[in-house]
Amino acid sequence: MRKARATYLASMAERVLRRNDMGGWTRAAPNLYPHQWSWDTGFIAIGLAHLDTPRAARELASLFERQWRNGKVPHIVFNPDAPPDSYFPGPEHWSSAGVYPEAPPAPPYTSCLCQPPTHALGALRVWELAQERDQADAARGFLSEIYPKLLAWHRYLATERDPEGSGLVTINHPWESGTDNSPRWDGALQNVEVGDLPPFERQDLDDVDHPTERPTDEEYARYLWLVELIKRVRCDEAEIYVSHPFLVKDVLFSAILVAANETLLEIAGVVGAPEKDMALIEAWISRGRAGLEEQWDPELGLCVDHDLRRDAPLKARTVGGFAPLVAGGQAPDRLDALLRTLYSTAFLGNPKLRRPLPPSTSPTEAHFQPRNYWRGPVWPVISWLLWRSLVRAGEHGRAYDLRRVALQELSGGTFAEYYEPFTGEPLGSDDQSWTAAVTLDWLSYDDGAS
Ligand code: 9WN
Repeated sequence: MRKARATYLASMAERVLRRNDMGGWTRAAPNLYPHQWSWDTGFIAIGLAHLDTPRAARELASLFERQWRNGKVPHIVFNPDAPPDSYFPGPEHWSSAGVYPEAPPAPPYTSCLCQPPTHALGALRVWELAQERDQADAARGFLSEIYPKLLAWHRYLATERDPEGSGLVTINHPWESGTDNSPRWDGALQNVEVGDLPPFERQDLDDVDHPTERPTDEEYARYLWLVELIKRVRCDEAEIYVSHPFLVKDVLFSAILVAANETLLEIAGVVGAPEKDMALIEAWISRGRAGLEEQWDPELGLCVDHDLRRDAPLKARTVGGFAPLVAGGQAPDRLDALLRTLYSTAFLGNPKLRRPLPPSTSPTEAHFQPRNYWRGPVWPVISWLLWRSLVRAGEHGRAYDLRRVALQELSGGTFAEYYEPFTGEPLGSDDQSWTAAVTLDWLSYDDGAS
């Protein structure tokens, strides 16, 4: 990409983030997602850090103001000023169950779910960029404030969401994975028998060109039934473990936690955290990597999720399977195996792809659908995660190529939520905040790829 084009693209990405800025927090997208989403926030902070480090710090601080008493960071913080019918299920849907003992006082209301912990990655990027701009003192202050909150959040995931001590995080709902309708969850959703559900009206279908870009009504009924069950037990974690029909060890979530813990260790160093914290975080990292190793599927050359209810692996060829790459620190033979799969015809080497970018689900998978959400499209944030993982694995040439090609796809300037893998057509929402954010981060590497 020529320098002038890169500068223009950066200015367009900045405009998206500014337009979605609600004053201290950023909506995930202008229409489809008018609230603050948890794992989007980690990526958005990375993008904002290139524009304004105090504002990026504020983004994370706003989210953590709604942290639950048990350490959980909620998956959505609802915008009190959004019109009531702008997103479903909205705040009134969650709050109709009454008070959740662990939730902070409302409003603003939050959902009861959580999402992958990208926040430490965002916090560290704020620190790195602040140092380059002589803003280290303020950024150190921010890190000191957010560090105990991040630690409490990771502790919640390592304990409440892993009572087995397996190193793997349990999710209670596909929305918690962030990869909502991925075929990863098809097997486990079969355990979910939808009960008496009041009629509901989806809002999401109004904001996309075609309903086939979103989950089906049948999937939504299951999602809402799971919400109903979580509400009935007031989100009591122990009760959910006993009675909930959807309990899955999510390998990508777990791997992001490992990456976030590595980052948290760096933050702990900056803020001068006690040795015992460091030892604890190191133990979480080792346990996470060991847990992922247990989930390795030699036939797929990928890591697979595990359905706790049926005690069975959930075999599916999806980007989630690259979890050990995201977690890092793999033995050379495991890294080789992952790279072989990544560059095979199941993923980047597939001859039908418009560009060698990771489809969310492999085109060789039976449930692949090129236009449907997490069942095939390319998601720039996932490409960013894999790019970061390649850099950390020392695979600089591969990382460079991935970023260059990803920027080519993004150069259209729509900052779409996801892209059709065979045509590169933008799908889902336009002006998605996290897409603009990772574009800004990629463009900041001045080495000829952009
Ligand atoms: C449900 C906001 C979120 C992302 C998720 C993505 C989508 C919500 C939805 O949008 O999920 O949480 O309504 O479909 O799947 O990863 O965080 O961008």
